This record gives sequence, structure tokens and C-alpha cells, in this order.
Amino acid sequence: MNRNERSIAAQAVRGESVFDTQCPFCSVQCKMQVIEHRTGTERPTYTVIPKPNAASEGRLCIKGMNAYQHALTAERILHPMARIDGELVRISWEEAYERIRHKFTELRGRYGYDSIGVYGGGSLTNESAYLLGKFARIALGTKYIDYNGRFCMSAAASAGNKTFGMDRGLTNPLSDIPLAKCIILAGTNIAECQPTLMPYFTRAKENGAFVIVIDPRETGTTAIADLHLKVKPGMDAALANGMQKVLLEEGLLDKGFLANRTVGFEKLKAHLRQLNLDEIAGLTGVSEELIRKAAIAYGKAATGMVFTARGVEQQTDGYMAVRSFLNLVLMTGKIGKPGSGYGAVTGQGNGQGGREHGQKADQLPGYRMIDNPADRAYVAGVWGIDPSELPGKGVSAYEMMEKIHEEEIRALFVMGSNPLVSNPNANFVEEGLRKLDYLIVADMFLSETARLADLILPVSAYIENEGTLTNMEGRVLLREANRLVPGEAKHDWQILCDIAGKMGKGEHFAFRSAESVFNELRLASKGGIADYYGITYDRLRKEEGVYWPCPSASHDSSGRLFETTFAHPGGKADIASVANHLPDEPTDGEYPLTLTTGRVLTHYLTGVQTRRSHSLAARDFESFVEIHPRTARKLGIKDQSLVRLRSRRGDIVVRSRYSAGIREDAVFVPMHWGDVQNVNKVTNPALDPTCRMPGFKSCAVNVLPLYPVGQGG
Ligand SMILES: Nc1nc2c(c(=O)[nH]1)N[C@H]1C(S)=C(S)[C@@H](COP(=O)(O)OP(=O)(O)OC[C@H]3O[C@@H](n4cnc5c(=O)[nH]c(N)nc54)[C@H](O)[C@@H]3O)O[C@H]1N2
Ligand SMILES: Nc1nc2c(c(=O)[nH]1)N[C@H]1C(S)=C(S)[C@@H](COP(=O)(O)OP(=O)(O)OC[C@H]3O[C@@H](n4cnc5c(=O)[nH]c(N)nc54)[C@H](O)[C@@H]3O)O[C@H]1N2
Ligand code: SF4
Ligand SMILES: [Mo]
Repeated sequence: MNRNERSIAAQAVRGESVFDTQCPFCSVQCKMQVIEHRTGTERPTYTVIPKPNAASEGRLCIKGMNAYQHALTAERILHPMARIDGELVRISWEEAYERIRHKFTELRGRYGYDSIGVYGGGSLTNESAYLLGKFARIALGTKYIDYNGRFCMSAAASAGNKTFGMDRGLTNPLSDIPLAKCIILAGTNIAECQPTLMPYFTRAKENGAFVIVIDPRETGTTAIADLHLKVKPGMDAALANGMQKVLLEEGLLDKGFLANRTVGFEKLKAHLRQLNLDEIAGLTGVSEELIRKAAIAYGKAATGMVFTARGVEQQTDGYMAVRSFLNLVLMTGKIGKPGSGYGAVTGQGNGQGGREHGQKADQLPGYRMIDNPADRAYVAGVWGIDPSELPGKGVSAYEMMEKIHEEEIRALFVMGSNPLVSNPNANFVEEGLRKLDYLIVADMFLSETARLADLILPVSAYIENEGTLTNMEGRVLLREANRLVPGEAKHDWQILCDIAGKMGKGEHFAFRSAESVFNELRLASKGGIADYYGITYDRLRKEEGVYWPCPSASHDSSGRLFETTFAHPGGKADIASVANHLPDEPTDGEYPLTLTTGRVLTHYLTGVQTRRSHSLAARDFESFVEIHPRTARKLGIKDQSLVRLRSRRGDIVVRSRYSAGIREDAVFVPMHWGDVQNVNKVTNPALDPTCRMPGFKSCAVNVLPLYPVGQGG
């Protein structure tokens, strides 16, 4: 290199690169800009600038501010790897694809097409999620596909579908929140899980809103509560029943709305009459007085919004528990108006879009159903196949783990999830994954699940992978991503097209860009409930995102649903009568405490990404159990000491954290750590009978000091 060439090379590494992108984590999908500063010799430094957009209004939380760190760590997987003689060894993409073709062909020949399972995730872009569904059905011809959103949105989704005829996270735009005069936050910790939304709620308070939070413990969100109902884990359906009974007794009903826009109220009245508030107080651990206070505040308010999230939903009666809260909304007619509505606070970045376009066992794109002949015919037409070639309905995510144990599924293709840490009953799941003939994991990192894989495929990160994601409001956003992929990593959609080609189905996967996949998705969703037909990349670049349903290019929506009619054929919403369901696993002498699980501000889901972000990891570097000091002292547990927490399924070791804010009969452990701190070794795999959601939020446990007093720890 001569002097001139050296100087040009130096300039190339010096300077600044600007990346416009979107936070990869939660459902708000805050926009941001990451600026890389290179000085030439030293390691680059980074500045993160929040960018204005309609949902986040230009805010970012601590996870978004530090999201560049995991994407840029040296821990990224840079090339495909195969397990050879027990070791993970670097191989070429060509060899990886050849291994997949060989293995899949062999298994299909011996055990049939359904011997291969596909497992997706709500972090995937709409394009990849759509293509994963098509990949399972066309390239592999298997009925077994499901995704991690089963553990997330399935209860709220089925409740929305059955009650309103449509499931879209929020029935109102976020800008309606400050107009609500009473807000019920049930099992949702927005302050830690969607932090950039908090100003909408504080603005509502400034406007005089009364905020009711329902949670077994104190959180960042209960800090804004005017009334905190510290419910026993798993007893939300009964609590909402109690509130409904008070509304009925007090006559706080919108009779016109009930008559014109709902069905089922007469039955509900009879059901509520035979319930007893005193009994409900006993079951829920919330006094009759507080139940009355909450119901009257909501019933009397001129406008009101109800939000539920995983605290209510991740229960073996999650579906019915949500319906119980939706009854409050319908009895008072508080929906379809400015400041009145319901929100299922969606979780993952693309938790909304990821549940619309066919990653789910029973689903085809546009929220079509795989067992509906007209839906099958339409999608088969778009895909250029005969409807009879489309497989039928598979099973839910955890049930796929059961099918693996039964050896009905012999190979699993995982894209965008870490099932070993996120499924309930993790010891059983690990046994199953080890038993597979072939486990393929497409990920950025060597996750706990990838560590067990036979083949690992490196994928691009959010900052490199362009595509659309749909936020919790049902607003479709285009995530720009112009950073070059590191090493040999590829985009998820490219990998799916490549493998489909190897399996002889290349003609159905001839995509050259994320946009070309999206254009097919638009067509496949056309006329469906989640209709994206009128949304184009051009529109998304010009507008701040577009709400679905969007049937045509000229269609524009305020984002408020159900103003005049619901989405059921008759236009009416369905009121259900809900039983006071008890958690699947009661406490007893051996397992006297109820464990509930959830999240902390600094970490995201199974922690694969955030544990690799040094600024986040430094804030919470290990798991813990939140326990009431009185409960802890009875058990001989000191604050900040190691304990063993055990259930009928397994045990973990975590550090105690005293909190006077949690119920004395409950303990809380976050879900962000693996191995010996994987809380899902303990959780109960019992599923909701309707939506197949596991009861992550209540099981019976005992907690004992790891080193009894006097022995250190
Ligand atoms: N920081 C952070 N943010 C996230 C995520 C993350 O991992 N970390 N994950 C994202 C995803 S995918 C999701 S799904 C959302 C989840 O968002 P949330 O559902 O808000 O989060 P969780 O902590 O799981 O549960 C919420 C609250 O429910 C309470 N709870 C537990 N049991 C019960 C019960 O029986 N009844 C009631 N009423 N409440 C109960 C818990 O104490 C907790 O405070 O967050 C998203 N945002
Ligand atoms: N006990 C308990 N268990 C729970 C919950 C709970 O509250 N309590 N919550 C449940 C909920 S709500 C959820 S959403 C699930 C989440 O469960 P998981 O999906 O298992 O959680 P993640 O940590 O998001 O795992 C995503 C994996 O995909 C990778 N990844 C991220 N982006 C991409 C991408 O674009 N492409 C590809 N190919 N890979 C990517 C990440 O590196 C990571 O390894 O956990 C559930 N499990
Ligand atoms: S984690 Fe959620 S709230 Fe925080 S920056 Fe990311 S998208 Fe926004
Ligand atoms: Mo989630």
C-alpha cells in the first residue's frame, strides 16, 4: 500500500456512520438513530438518539438506549456451525443447507412430513413470520408450526376474537389514553415493560384520571395507582366478577349499549346474581370494600380504559380471565369512543404482526384460519398451489414439546426463540430437545437452546435487517436497517428462501428483498381480518406507520376500532359468564407459597440479548426471588442470600430480595436467566383449555435457604 492508499484506507475507517432503526425489544417499537464514531485506531464509540414517532413521541428507555451493545458484541455468531463428534464446528452455508436437505429428506421418508416441526417468534419481522408459515406448509409440508407468542398473546387474542370478532392489541390509539377518566391496569407493569408509554398515563392523571392497578406486588406501575388491588395470583377472573356484580347492583350500566351492541347480558345477570362478594373477597385476597371502590370508580367515570397483560393472561384460565375484564368494558359501554376502550398490552416487538400472518398452528396469513375451506382456497391461490396441498392444523408451542417426547416430531427448526428458557417445565423441554434427531437453531447468539443444536444458522440483527413490524396499536412500521451484516450472517427470510430452494420449492420462494416478501404478504392478507393490502413500503416511508385493517392504498384510519359496530357477523359483542376459576396447582403443606414470574426493567425475555449488553447486565447480573420479609424470616431466609426454590417439577437457586410490597403468600422470580436460574424449571405446564397458554403466573413452591443461618451465604 503506498502513502496515498494508506490515507484513503484510514479515512474509510475514520468518521461516522449513521443507522436509522427501531428498538428490537418491546411492542412500542421506539424509533432511534445509532451513530458510530470511528477514530481510526481505537474501538468505535456510539451515540444513540431517540427519534420522534407517533407511539414513543421521541422517547427511548434504558433497553433501547443500550440495544446497540448486544448487536455489536463479539459474541455474535458469524458463520454456520454443525455438531461434529460432539463439537460445534464452522461449516459453509452450502454444507449447512446440504445437511438440512439430507436430514429432512431422510426423516420425511422414514416418518412422514409431520416429523419436522417449525418454531418461530414474535421478534421476527412480518416478512419473516409470514414466510416461516409458508415455509412450514409449502417447503416442508408439515402441520407442526407454532411460535413463542403462544406464551404471550394467545389468551388476549382468543378473548378479543370471541368477544369482539377481532384481535388487535389496543382498540384505541395511544393518544386516547390521556382522555380516559378511569384506567384499570390489570396484570400489566407498563413502567418496566413499556416504559416509554408511561407519559400517556401520567398525562391522564394530570387530566384527573383515577388509576387502578391490579397486581400481587408493588411495581413501578403501582407507583402511579390511586388504588392498588393486591390480588392473589391467578384470581383475576373472580376479581373482575366481583367488580361486575357491583356494577350490576349499583346500576352502573349502559343499558342502551347493552341492548344494541351486545349479546349475552341476560345470562350474565343471572350468573352474577348467584355470586357472593364476600366469597370473592376470600378467594382474591382483596376486600369487598376495595372491590366496590374500584368498580364504582370505573362505572361512574365518563370515560375509561381497561388494559390487561400477562399477569391476567398467563394463567390456566387466561382466556376467560380476559373475558371477565371485557365484561366490565361492555357493561359500561366504555369502548369505541375517545378515551374509552380496551388494550391487551402486546409484548414482543412484533408480538402483534407475528400473530397475524401464519406462524400459529391454526392460522394462515391475514388472520385467516387453516381449517376454514374458503381461507385455504384463497391463500392456496396466492401461493399457486392446490388447497389440498396445505397441511391442516398443528398443535401449540408447549404441545410440540410433548410431540417431541412422543417422537412424533423428530426434527425442530427454531427461528427467533429460546424455547429451553421460555417454555414451562424446562427440565422436560430439555430432555425433549436432547432427544431430537436434529435440532436447527437460527439465531444471532449461542442461546441456551442453540447450545443443544445440531446445526446453527447465523442471522442478522435488527440494525441490519430491514422489514416491517406492527406495534401494539396495530400500527405497521417500516424498520430501516442499513448496517452491513457481520461475518456470513444472513437475514431470516433469505435463509428460508435458500432452504426452500434446496427442498425443491424454490419457485414459491423467489424473493429478492424484504419488500418483495411484503408485497406477497399484502396480497395473502387481502380481505382477511388483518388486511395489509393497502400498506406499501412507499407509504410507510412517507407516513409514521399505517394502522390495519388497511384494505386500499387510499384507506386511512384513526386507529380507533368498534366505534359503531363490532367485527362479528351480527356486529354485536359477545358477553361471557365467567367462573371464579382457581389456579391449576393449589398450595399445600409441602409447597406453601405461590410463585409468580415476570420481568424487570433492564432485561428482555430469556435475556439472550440483554445479558450480552454490558450496561444492562451490570444493572441486574443475576436472578432473584422477591419475598415478603415476614415470610422470609419465618423460613430463616436473610435478605440478599442464596435460596433454593422448588416445585413438583424442579428447582432453581436465586438470591433473596426482601420486599414489603409483595403479598406474604406469594413470591416473584423474573424470567431472564437460564441454567440454574431458569425459573421455568419450576413452572407448571398445565395449559388453558381454549388458547393453550401455560399458567406461568401461578404454581405452588417452597423456598429454603441454600446455606441455613450460620453457614455463610
Ligand atoms: N423490561 C422488559 N420489558 C418487556 C419484556 C421484558 O422481558 N422485559 N417483555 C416484553 C413482552 S414479550 C411482554 S409479553 C410484556 C409483558 O409485560 P407485562 O405483562 O406487563 O409483564 P410481567 O412482568 O410478565 O407481568 C406483569 C405484572 O403481572 C403481575 N402479576 C403476576 N401474577 C399476577 C396475577 O395473577 N394477577 C395479576 N393481576 N397480576 C399478576 C406481576 O407482578 C407483574 O408486575 O413485556 C414486554 N416488555
Ligand atoms: N416463566 C415465564 N416464562 C415465560 C414468560 C413469563 O412471563 N414467565 N413469558 C413468555 C412470553 S410473554 C414470551 S414472549 C416468551 C418469549 O420467549 P423466547 O422467544 O424464547 O424469548 P427471547 O429471549 O425473545 O428469545 C428470542 C431468541 O431469538 C433471538 N432473536 C432475536 N431476534 C431475532 C431475529 O430477528 N431472528 C432470529 N432468527 N432470532 C432472533 C434471540 O437472540 C433469542 O435467542 O417467553 C415466555 N415465557
Ligand atoms: S424496550 Fe420498548 S420502550 Fe424501551 S426503547 Fe425499546 S421499544 Fe421503546
Ligand atoms: Mo411476550
